Amino acid sequence: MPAPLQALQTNIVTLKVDAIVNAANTSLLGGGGVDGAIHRAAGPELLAECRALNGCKTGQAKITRGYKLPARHVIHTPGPVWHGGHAGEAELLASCYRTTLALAKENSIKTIAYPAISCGVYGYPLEQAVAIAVRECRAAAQSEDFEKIIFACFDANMLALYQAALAKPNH
Ligand code: AR6
Repeated sequence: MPAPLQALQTNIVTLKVDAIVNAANTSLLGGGGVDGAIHRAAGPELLAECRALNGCKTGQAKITRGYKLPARHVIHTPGPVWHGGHAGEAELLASCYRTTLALAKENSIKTIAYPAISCGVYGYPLEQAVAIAVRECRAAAQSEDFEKIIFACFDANMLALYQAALAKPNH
């Protein structure tokens, strides 16, 4: 059975899944947006664990515990800043999804939720980012590795974009 891919309008910090993904920065020391929300909800122990990780390259990923979150783990990945599309942004964003999915698989994570990586302050064009997210997660969902992959959308506009992408058979 392929893993169901699902878009939900929700605050990702409320989800009781094996792992939520954090749209981090390369310092892994917190920030605004979803990163700030995850650190606030997880509590200071998350920052303490992150301090020991020595940062993370754009497009790569590192895993921590979830502390006070309902999610057991957080997988942190710094997405690319949008510089106009000719700076390898698409490959880097695809790499965020691939490396987080690979790390999830290594850690026997079956249920995982994603925010729209790079779609806030990093300025990635929303439709292009959503197309990459759906393409990469759909590939993983074909395997037996995951039971559920959720796209946690902060607003109705983002939810509509994911639903449109998910309705297309091949993105
Ligand atoms: N749940 C789900 N989605 C959310 C939440 C939430 N609680 N909060 C925001 N979003 P952004 P980026 C959505 O800016 O563009 C941070 O300072 C938001 O509406 O959080 O990858 C980091 O430290 C948007 O659609 O991440 C980095 O410095 C999406 O999450 C930088 O921002 C991503 O927006 C990363 O920027």
